[in-house]
Amino acid sequence: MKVEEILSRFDLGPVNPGTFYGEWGPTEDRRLLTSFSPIDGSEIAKVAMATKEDYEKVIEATVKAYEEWRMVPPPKRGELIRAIGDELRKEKENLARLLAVEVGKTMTEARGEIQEMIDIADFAVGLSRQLYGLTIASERPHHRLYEQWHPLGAIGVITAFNFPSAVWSWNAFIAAVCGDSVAWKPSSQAPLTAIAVIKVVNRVVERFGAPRGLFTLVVGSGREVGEWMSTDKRLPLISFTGSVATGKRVAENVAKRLGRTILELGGNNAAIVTKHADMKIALKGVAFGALATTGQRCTTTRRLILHEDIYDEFLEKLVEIYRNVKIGNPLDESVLMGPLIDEKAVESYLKAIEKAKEEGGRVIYGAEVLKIEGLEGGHYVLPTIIEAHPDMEIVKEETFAPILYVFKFRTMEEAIRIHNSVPQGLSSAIFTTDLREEEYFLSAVGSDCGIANVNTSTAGAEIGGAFGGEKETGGGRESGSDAWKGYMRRQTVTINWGEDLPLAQGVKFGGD
Ligand code: UN1
Repeated sequence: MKVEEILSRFDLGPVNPGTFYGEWGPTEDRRLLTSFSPIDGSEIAKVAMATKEDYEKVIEATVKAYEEWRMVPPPKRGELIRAIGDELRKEKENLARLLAVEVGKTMTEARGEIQEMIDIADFAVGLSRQLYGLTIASERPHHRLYEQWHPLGAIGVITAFNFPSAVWSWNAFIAAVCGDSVAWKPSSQAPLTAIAVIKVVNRVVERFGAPRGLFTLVVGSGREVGEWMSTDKRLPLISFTGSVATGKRVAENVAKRLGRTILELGGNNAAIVTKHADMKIALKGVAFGALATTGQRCTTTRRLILHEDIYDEFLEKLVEIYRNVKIGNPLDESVLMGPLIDEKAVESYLKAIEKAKEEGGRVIYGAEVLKIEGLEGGHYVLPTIIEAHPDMEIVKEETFAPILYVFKFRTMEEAIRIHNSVPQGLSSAIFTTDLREEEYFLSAVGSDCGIANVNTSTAGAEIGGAFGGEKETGGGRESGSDAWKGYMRRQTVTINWGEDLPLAQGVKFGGD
C-alpha cells in the first residue's frame, strides 16, 4: 500500500488541522509541522500547530465535555469505549500502517500497539462496572462510613513518539470511564497517527451523541503547548510520558498549582541472566528487549548483567543473533528492526558509543550507521553490544537507541547492586530457573523497579498491570490494575442516621 493510500483512508491531506475541539481547527496562518518518515526521510504530510487561541478553544471544549460527561453513569460511558474498541478493531491494519510509516515500527509491533489500544478499551469497559470504594467500620452508633469515587475533570495527556497511540489510550479510555474528558498533546514526531486516532474515535463519539469535546487534540511544540497545559489550572491532572528533564519541568509547573501528575519518564532497564537460566528463553528475552522498537521503548533492555560462568557463551550466542537481525524497511514483514526516529537519535547513538569507549567500554558488536539501498534518507544503525563497568557514567543514562551494556557478576548481591545502581527504575527482568535467585530478585532487597519480570523480557508489558516505575522514572502508574484511581477524586463520606450527634474520638461538645 502506498503512503498516499494510507493517508486517504484517514482523510489526511498535504496540510492537516492539528487541533480538534469538537470540530477540526483551522490550518490558515498557522505554523506548520512536517511529519517525516524515518524509513526514508521523506515528507509524509504537514500539520497546523496550535496558536494560544486554538489551545483555548481546545481546553474550553474539553472542560465543557467533562461537565456533561461526569453525570453519565459509568457503565454507559463503558458502552462508548466498547464501540471505540470495535472501531479500532476495524481500523487496526490501517492505523498500524500509518504508525509504522510515521515512527518506523515494524508491522508486527505496530499492530501490537493498536492491539494494546483495543485491549485497554476492553479493560476499561469492564472497569466501567466497577470503580468501587470501600465501606469502613464506623466507631459511632448509627453511622455509616464509606468512600466513593468521582470524576476528576478535564485532564491533559502528553505522549511520546515511541508509543504514539497506545499510551494515549491507556490514559484516555480509563479516564473516560472514570467520567473525565481528555485533551491530548501528541509527540511532534507523530502528529498524523494522533490525528487518525482522534478521527476514528470521534466517529464513535458522534454516533453515540457523547460530548464532542470528550477527546480533543492539540498539536504543537512541547515548549508552548506542554507549558500551557502544565500551568493550566483547568487541568487537574497532567499525564506525561517522555524524558526525565522535561518530566521535571512538567512536575514543577503542576506542583506549583498543586495539581496532580502521572509521570512515566526514562527507563534504564536491566536483565540479569544467572547460570541457572534457560538459555533459549534468556537469549530471546534479552534480544527482544534490546532490539524491539529499535531500542526506543521506555522498557528497552539497556543493561545485561551476566553470571561469570555463562558470560562468554551467552555473549557469543547473542552476537550471533545480532548478526542475523534483518534491518531495513519496517513495512517489509521479514524485517526485525527498523530505523531510529530521526538524525538526532543517530547522533545520540554515536555519542553514547563514543562516551562508552572513552570511559573504558569495549564494543563487541555494532557501533555503525547503516545506509540502506533505496532508503538513503532513513536513520538506520547496527544494534550495539558494549562490555562495560557499572561505574561508567554513560550506563546510567537512557540513550534511546539499541545499545546494550554488559556487566559480569558472581553473587546475586552483586547482580542486584549493579541492577539498582542507576537513577531510573522502570522495568527489570531475571532469567533463572532457581527459586532462590528468583525470589531474591522479587524481594524487598531485590529489583527496585515498578515492573519486575521473571523469565520474560523487560519490554512488552500487558495492559492489565499498572505500568510505571520508581526513582527518576517518576512514580506514576497508568493502564491496568487500580491505576484508574489516579483519574478520580476520592470522597470519604460519613452518614449519621441516628437521633443524636456523637462525635468521633469521644470528644464532648456543649451539653453532651
Ligand atoms: C513505552 O515505551 O512508553 O511494555 C511504553 C512495553 C509496552 C509499552 C511501552 N507495552 O514495552
